[in-house]
Amino acid sequence: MRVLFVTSNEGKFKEAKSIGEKYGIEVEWLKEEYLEPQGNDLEEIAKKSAELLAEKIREPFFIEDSGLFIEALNGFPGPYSSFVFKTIGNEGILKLMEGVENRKAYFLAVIAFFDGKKVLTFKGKVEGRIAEEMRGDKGFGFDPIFEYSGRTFAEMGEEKNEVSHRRRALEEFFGYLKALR
Ligand code: ITT
Repeated sequence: MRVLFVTSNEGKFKEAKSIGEKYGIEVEWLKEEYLEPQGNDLEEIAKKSAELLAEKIREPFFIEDSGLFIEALNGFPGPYSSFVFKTIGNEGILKLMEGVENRKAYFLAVIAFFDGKKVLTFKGKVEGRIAEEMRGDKGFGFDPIFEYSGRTFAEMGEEKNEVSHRRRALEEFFGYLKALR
């Protein structure tokens, strides 16, 4: 079974492809940046983005909107993660977190799947903490500062795909696709 993943982010695509292989699903990449309406709710943003994109693509596809939510910063950067990563990056987040004791954070991924008629959503979450410094050279985005069970995602490599928010959301999504057959 094949399914089209629309994303401008190669890191996201590579992980989805690798996770898809475990489920016997071939994830195809359509590299494209699409319009994301602003908002505070990741699920709503993903759903609306997919509905807008569906007018153009017309065949089944999925997108995935993800974000890093830091408890001490009241959930920042959350839905603004992409912009914050491009502007202040990991260094900026570490600076904001200097001297902050509560380092709890989570990643959330929302998949919005257009099945040819309507949009369905699937979610995945992983809890961790913001490391005191960047560690590791694998992965992408905020991986060097997101610590899970003592190691950052950037230190975990392929093992990240066993526990990540993306894995959990894709697991639900692929389970749904397989049940359709
Ligand atoms: P598309 O919207 O084109 O898919 P994007 O990079 O803009 O790509 P998002 O809007 O979902 O993706 O933004 C999420 C941000 O959070 C982005 O900067 C990612 O690098 C980062 N991010 C998402 N998942 C991550 C993960 O597993 N590890 C580290 N950073 C992640």
